[in-house]
Amino acid sequence: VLQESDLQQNPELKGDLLNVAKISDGGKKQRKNWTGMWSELTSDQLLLHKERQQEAGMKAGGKTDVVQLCGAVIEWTPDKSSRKNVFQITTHTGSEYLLQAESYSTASKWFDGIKKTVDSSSKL
Ligand code: I3P
Repeated sequence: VLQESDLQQNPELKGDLLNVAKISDGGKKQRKNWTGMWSELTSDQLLLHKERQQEAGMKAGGKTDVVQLCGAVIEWTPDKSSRKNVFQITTHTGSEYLLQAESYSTASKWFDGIKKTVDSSSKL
């Protein structure tokens, strides 16, 4: 049974620049192209913003990629890149995203937060 506390255990994660490479789009392989994306975790999505989000009241610009976390799988994938601290999110539709940060503490903070969101949103 989903407890209200399950929805609240995710620390608010927002405003870090993570390196992202979408390597599959709905099962279709994509050329690996690392891009810095401003990341934001909601209760059931990972938002990847091309532009840094402005303060409240100002219009947020740029493109946002929405990664649905319900039914997704997240795992560390040291063999998928020459970079360090790389993990992968595979969505329920078969899209695959590699995420990476130079700092292990930043990467693991996001890994842990996204994993909690995957676990809690997949229970709904
Ligand atoms: C890719 C690019 C990526 C690299 C990838 C290369 O080349 O250098 O940064 O991934 O390696 O294929 P290109 O720009 O010509 O497509 P990493 O930085 O994650 O190592 P890969 O093919 O071994 O994944």
